Amino acid sequence: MDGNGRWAKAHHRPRAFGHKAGMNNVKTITKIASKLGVKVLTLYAFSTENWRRPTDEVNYLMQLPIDFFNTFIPELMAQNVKVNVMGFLDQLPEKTLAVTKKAMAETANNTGMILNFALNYGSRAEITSAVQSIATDVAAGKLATNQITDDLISARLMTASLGEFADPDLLIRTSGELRLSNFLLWQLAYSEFFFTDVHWPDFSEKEFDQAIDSYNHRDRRFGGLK
Ligand code: V07
Repeated sequence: MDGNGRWAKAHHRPRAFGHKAGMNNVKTITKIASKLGVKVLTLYAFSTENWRRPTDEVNYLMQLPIDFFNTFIPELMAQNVKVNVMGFLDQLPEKTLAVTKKAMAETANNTGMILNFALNYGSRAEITSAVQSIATDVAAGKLATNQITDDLISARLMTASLGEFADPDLLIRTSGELRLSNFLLWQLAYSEFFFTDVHWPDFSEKEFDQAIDSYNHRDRRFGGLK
């Protein structure tokens, strides 16, 4: 969800104004995705590298999940959406962590779309942690080397709870950035990519439809031939 800062600058407003608009667009796109029948919508809200931003901005960003749930939980319930948060959650401020845990608990029995936030997430750290957990099991004699498979590694990643939807079909990146930036490195191995110059607050139903239409014209072969 790139481009909140650039969007604010273009409107001669502070960066926080862009983040607020970005958060409101999370609500808009969640509703559209849920209506379209998307099974899992994962949103990259905060990376492990974002702590390097000015303290004021980090503090503002950490407040956003609180605002988000205070205003959006009833609609999420009405849409039968289940909230999930993945990332290194132990490093989040206490209040931010409390509100995300509460949202997951309140929506735990919803059976519709999973709205999955990547919060304080970084893919290399995720893979490192999975490797450590596997090595611990090998050292303890609980796991043999030949039991380390593709599926076992997937099962130790933060997306494991998403089951058959752990690997995204489509990645959308906004605001003209053409990098992966440490997002879901393992899980995106065979995903289709869609890039747009539109800043996240302006990413609307029209752009979402364009991304899905583009996806529908791709020939997915997963390395093989049809
Ligand atoms: C954030 C708004 C969207 C654009 C990206 C940066 C700013 C929603 C959340 C959120 C996260 C977890 C959660 C519920 C809501 C959020 C941050 C930033 C840190 F459980 N938007 N948003 N979190 N932005």
